[in-house]
Amino acid sequence: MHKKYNIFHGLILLLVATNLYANADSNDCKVTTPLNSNQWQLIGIPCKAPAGTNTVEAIFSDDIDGDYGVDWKLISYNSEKNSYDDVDIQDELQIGTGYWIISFSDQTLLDMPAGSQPVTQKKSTQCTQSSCFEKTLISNSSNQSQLISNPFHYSFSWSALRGKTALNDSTCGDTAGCTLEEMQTAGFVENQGWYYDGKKYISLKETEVSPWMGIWIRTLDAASSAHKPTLLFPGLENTPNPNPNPNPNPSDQRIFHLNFSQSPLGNYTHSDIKRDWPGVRWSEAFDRVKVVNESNNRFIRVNYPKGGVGPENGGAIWKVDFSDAFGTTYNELYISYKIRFAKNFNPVKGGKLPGLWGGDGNTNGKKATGYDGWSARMMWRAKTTAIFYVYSANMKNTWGDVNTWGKDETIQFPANEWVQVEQRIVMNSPSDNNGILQGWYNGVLELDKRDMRYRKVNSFAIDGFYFSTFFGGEGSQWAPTRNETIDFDDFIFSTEPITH
Ligand SMILES: [Ca+2]
Ligand SMILES: [Ca+2]
Repeated sequence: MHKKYNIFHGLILLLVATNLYANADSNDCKVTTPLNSNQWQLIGIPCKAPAGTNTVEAIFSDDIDGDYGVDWKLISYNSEKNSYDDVDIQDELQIGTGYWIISFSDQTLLDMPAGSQPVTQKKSTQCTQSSCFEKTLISNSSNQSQLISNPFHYSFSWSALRGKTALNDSTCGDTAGCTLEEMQTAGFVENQGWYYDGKKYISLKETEVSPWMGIWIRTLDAASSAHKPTLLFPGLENTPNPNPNPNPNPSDQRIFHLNFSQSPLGNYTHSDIKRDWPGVRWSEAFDRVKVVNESNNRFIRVNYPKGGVGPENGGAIWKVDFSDAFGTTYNELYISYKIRFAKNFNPVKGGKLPGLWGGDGNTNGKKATGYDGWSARMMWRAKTTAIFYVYSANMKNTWGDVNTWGKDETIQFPANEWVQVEQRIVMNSPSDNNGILQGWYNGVLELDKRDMRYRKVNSFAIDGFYFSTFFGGEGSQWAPTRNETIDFDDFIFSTEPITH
C-alpha cells in the first residue's frame, strides 16, 4: 500500500540524514547500521529476510521504539512521478532499492531478522566477479534519478560496479557487458552515486559502497525503457587457494587483525574503539582520532594539536587487555602495524607509539620493580628516529630505557610514506635476564635484544596492547610546533612472525 507523499520532496534535501557506514561482519547478515535520532537517513537492506519477515514491521520494529508513522517511518521515491510515497508498515522492502528512514526515538542500531540470508547472486560473464546481483534501472524519461542500495552485507568499491543493457548489441548488450564508465560514455547511466552523510551529498565514485547504504543514481538521455539499463553489483569471489600446502591452522596464529575496512568514517568514538578492539575498558581519544578513507583504504588518523604535550593535550590512548579480549595472556607475541607520518612532520623531541604491556603496565615514571609490571612501547625521537621505550625490571632510569633501532639512529620514520613495524616480545623466566625484545622495520630486523628482564615473578606476562601516541616526554620543549597527524593501519597480533 503506497500513498503519495509529495510534501517530503522539498524537505528531504534540507533535513539531516546520517552515518551510512555499517559495522559489517562479512560472513553473515548480522551487519548493523546506526540510526540517529531526528535525522533522515538513506538505507537499503543488506540481506534477504526469511519469508514473512521482509516487512518494515519485522525488520525495524524490534530496533526502534515508538509508533510507526508517528515516531518513525520510511518513505520511498517514485522515479517516474518524481515524488515520495509513504511506505506502509506491512510493505515488503526490496533488495537493491533505497529508502529514506527517520526516527524521533533514541539513537539505535538497525539489524535484519534472525535467519536472514545473503542475496542470491547470478552467474554472468558481464560481472566483475563470476556472479553478481542485477538491478534494472528505470529509464522512461531522460535523466531519471532513482534510489538504489547496496544489496549486500559487505562493502565493495564503486569501480567494481558494471552495467549491461537488454538490447543485444555491442554497446554494453553483449556478453562482455560494460564498465560504468562505458555505460556513461554510451549515455545510459551516470558513473557516480550519491549518499547523504548527514550534512551533504557525497559522490561515491571514488569511495566504497557500504552495507545498508542507500544511493541516488541517475540514468542518462540515451537510455530508453527498451535498453533496460541494469547495474551489476559485484559478487564475492570464492578464490581457490593458490598455495598447494596451505598452513593448516593460519587462524590459530593470527589472534587479531584490524584494517578499519568496516569502521565508520569520521570521528573514532569510544563506542567505535570498543567495537574494533576487543578487551578495551577505557579510551581517551578526545575527538582527535578519525577514520579516513583514501583510495578505498580506511585507516585511523591521529591528530596532535600545536603545543599539546602528553595524552591529555594530543594524540590518543587506549589499552587492550588480552585476558578480556582473548581469554588468555602470552609468553611470546608478535604485533605489527602500519604507520605514516604526515608530510613535513616535525618530530621535535619525540612522542609515544603503540606497544605491549604486562602486569600493571608501568609507564609515566613508575619505575618497574620486577614484581609489578612492564611496558615496551615504541617512540619516535628527534629526527623521527625509531626506538623502543621500555619499563622493565632491569631498567636503569626512573623513566623508560631507550633502545634505538638500527645502527647509529639510521632507522628514521619517513614523512608521507607508509612503513610497517613489527615487535616481538618473549617473557624471561623470572630468575633470568633471558627475555627477548625485537623490532622489524619493513620486514628487516633492526633491534635484537636477548637479555631483557621484564619480571622477577611469573604472575604476569604479555597481558595487553597499549595504543598510546602523543608528543612527550614532559614540558613545552616536547610540544608539536604545529598541528601534526600520524596515520595508523593494519594492526595485527600473532603468535608467529608477521612481516618476515
Ligand atoms: Ca531489526
Ligand atoms: Ca585499512
